Amino acid sequence: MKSDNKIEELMEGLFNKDKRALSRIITMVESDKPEYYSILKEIYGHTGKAYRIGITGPPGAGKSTLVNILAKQIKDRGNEVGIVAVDPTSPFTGGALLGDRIRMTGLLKDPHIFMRSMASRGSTGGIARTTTHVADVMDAYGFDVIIIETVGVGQLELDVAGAVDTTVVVLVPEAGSSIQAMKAGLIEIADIFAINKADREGAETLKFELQDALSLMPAIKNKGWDLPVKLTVALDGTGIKELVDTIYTHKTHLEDTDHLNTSRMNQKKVNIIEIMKHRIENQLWLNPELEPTLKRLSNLSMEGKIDPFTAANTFLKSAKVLNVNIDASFLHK
Ligand SMILES: Nc1nc2c(ncn2[C@@H]2O[C@H](COP(=O)(O)OP(=O)(O)O)[C@@H](O)[C@H]2O)c(=O)[nH]1
Ligand SMILES: [Mg+2]
Repeated sequence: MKSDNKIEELMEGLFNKDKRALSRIITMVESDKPEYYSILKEIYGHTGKAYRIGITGPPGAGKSTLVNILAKQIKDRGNEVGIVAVDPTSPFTGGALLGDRIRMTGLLKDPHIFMRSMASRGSTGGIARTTTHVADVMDAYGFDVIIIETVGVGQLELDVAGAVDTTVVVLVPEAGSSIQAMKAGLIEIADIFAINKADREGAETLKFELQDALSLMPAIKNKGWDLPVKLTVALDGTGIKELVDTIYTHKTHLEDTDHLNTSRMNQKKVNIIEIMKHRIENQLWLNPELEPTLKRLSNLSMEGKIDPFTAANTFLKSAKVLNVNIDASFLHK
């Protein structure tokens, strides 16, 4: 019961805008402690107010630098800003995280901006799920805008794009950059392109290349939104005001067309699916009692006495997949 009191205290701290409580709750969510579920239960009624912006792109594109300066601009427009930085390419020793911390130290002194680097561990699905919940905690705390930085290395940014309202894809002026963006599926998730390091040669060329490629794609895909391509220099702030304006225009577009609701409904759906996957996996792999069953089924399969589908079905049946006792009568009301 002691731990319940502790959580109550932390929740009270969170709603009283205590940053230490916020930090500790995020740590609990991140470490996947059992308290995590009771915390999410407490906060979910307080979420949905913050606008979520995803910033993604290849390593070294200048995302952290950009996020830093974006956060300041958004704050200057009268908002409190929470930042979640996720970089699974950074080693456990935290080279990149340390770099991010140094790059973002300017923010640490700003009472209206809160930044958190996420440890990189688990599957990308796991990171995306946890990231969403960390954003939920920040939302409940009362940040007006939450910025999520993810490195574009595969599935992760696709997952995170499903958890934000506006996705900004950051590219740099290098030959073939637009082709790479297309291959990596970044065009599908982008709401806005930022060509950062526009102080370098080739930025204009990349802009035209991208606009060309985009003009060949059916407009329907983006629900009446023409993908803007913006040039930025995160180092000196060039183009940042225009980028923020574009983000706000996209927000208004989503609100006016009711796409914000559809998108958020989808965010919820994705999140529920992620939680189910996580729970089922835990149920299957962390239950020592099931190990002998799995072994027995593998043996039978080895001996050709049972096909893998029947084995899987038998296993799921004996595992009862989930053994939770909740009242689901509200579903039928
Ligand atoms: N020339 C130039 N360098 C930049 C710009 N933005 C960021 N950088 C530099 O690019 C490097 C990587 O930046 P970082 O923000 O850590 O990139 P991230 O890996 O995408 O988060 C750093 O040395 C930055 O100083 C820019 O607009 N122009
Ligand atoms: Mg970074």
